[in-house]
Amino acid sequence: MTEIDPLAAFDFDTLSGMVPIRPVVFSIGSNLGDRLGYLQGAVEALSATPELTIVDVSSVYETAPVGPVLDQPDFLNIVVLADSTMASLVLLERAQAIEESFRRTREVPGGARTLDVDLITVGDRVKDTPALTLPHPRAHQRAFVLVPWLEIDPAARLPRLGPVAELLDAVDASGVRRRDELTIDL
Ligand code: PH2
Ligand code: MG
Ligand code: MG
Repeated sequence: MTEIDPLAAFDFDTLSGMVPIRPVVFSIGSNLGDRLGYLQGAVEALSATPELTIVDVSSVYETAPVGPVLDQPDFLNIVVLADSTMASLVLLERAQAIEESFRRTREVPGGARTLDVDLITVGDRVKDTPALTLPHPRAHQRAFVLVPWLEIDPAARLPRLGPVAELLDAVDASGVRRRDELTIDL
């Protein structure tokens, strides 16, 4: 007699009640046009996303540009924590659709843009494919991600890399300034 695997009877892809809820971290930035308005719009679009619940939004930070293109305006950056049952690639598509819906303009790669919605972590998922790398490959070097993230989750960790509080010790956070007078409505 053949052994019967009781779990083989379940199709995990269609049993929505059995899909795990995972914490998701987004970094959102804007350095062209109505920067705060774009951040607010992106938060509203995330909040209107089925299968995704916003848990917390950081303060708004004004941040000096980092990366290959330094000759561009300062950014406003926030970090958003959410819970979601969506697969990581679907989350990425949603982030890109939100960028598109605000008619994101970006003349140079890494240069000024109206809206950038980056997926930083999806639970403890580690992934390295042409379409998506998790955690985000540069998050651990970026104070404009780590500072707002730590503000709303003091226990935050980057999979494989460790506590955000420790990673922050290794980066220059002098270009990151909290702007308490700028607020995002939930
Ligand atoms: N995004 C980049 C490149 N550089 N610098 C800051 N301060 N904030 C950003 O969001 C940012 C950046 C590419 O996505
Ligand atoms: Mg980015
Ligand atoms: Mg991006």
